[in-house]
Amino acid sequence: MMVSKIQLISLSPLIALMVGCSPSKNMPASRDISNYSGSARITQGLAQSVQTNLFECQNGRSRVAGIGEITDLEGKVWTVPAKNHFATAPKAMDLYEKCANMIPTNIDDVDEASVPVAVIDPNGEEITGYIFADNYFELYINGTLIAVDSVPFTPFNSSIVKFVVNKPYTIAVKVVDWEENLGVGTENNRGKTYHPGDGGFIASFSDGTVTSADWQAQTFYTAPIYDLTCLSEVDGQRLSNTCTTDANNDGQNAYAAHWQTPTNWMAKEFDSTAWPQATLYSEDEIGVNNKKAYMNFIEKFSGAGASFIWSTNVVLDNEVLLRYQVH
Ligand SMILES: [Ca+2]
Ligand SMILES: [Ca+2]
Ligand SMILES: [Ca+2]
Repeated sequence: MMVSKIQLISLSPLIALMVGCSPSKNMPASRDISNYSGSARITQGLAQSVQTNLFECQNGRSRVAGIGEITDLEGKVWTVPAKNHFATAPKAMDLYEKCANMIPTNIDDVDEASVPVAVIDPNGEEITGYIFADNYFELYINGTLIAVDSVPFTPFNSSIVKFVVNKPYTIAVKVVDWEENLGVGTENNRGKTYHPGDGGFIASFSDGTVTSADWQAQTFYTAPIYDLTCLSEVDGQRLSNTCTTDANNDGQNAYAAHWQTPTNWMAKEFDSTAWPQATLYSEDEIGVNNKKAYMNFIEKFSGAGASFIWSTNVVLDNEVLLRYQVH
């Protein structure tokens, strides 16, 4: 509903109460970032679309997975929700993917022998990985891109990968909570145009490696932000825990915080000691109880001892880099 200020003034107090009485709460008026003092670069408002949709669902429905670009006040251009290799990288084989009509009811119905094997070390151990991401992942082993998620946004899918490597080895994962309203970190959901959505990542590997609080997780894109003073940084953590996560219908002028990803963040030798430890989330918090892509293979996820991980804010942090060294 579009209501101008002049119209509001003429409304009776009762009606003003009924419409929520604070039309400007989520609408920063100007590109004023003078009250922000952290290390992020700030953008405001919607990005320009540079790719309309990365993914067409052949069988069923999916959210539009676009790519956008937005320029900050200092002239730097940012890709949202994240730079990615979806168009060019090998797609991970699906455990479960509705659009491809791949809908096994359990792991026994998956042809694990047909999973492509990425060879890092020819004399290494062959390892199988089981992955569920809300919404998108790119998996690196020792800096080599093994595979990317076959569905960038929805429907929710799950994946299986194989690689051959010697220990110790380094797992690095880019995870993205995708967005419909490019640049402001939101999607049309639960009756609101600007719903912030949420992320979540869980994986187990046949050598016993599982996602846990021992993984590292650093944030590179946080949105929507309606009040920049809610952002803070403590001990390398890029915090937004006091920022509102409420959905609304007028979030088109929200702010976003961006941090440049290091060029070699996925490399085995990259020094991530300053990155925070991952935060754990329960299955209830991520909301997987109704997702067959997860539940049909739960023995490979929580049943294998893995936990959902993300950065400190699974709602507002939309691009997160994960790292873990397997000994
Ligand atoms: Ca996906
Ligand atoms: Ca999501
Ligand atoms: Ca989000």
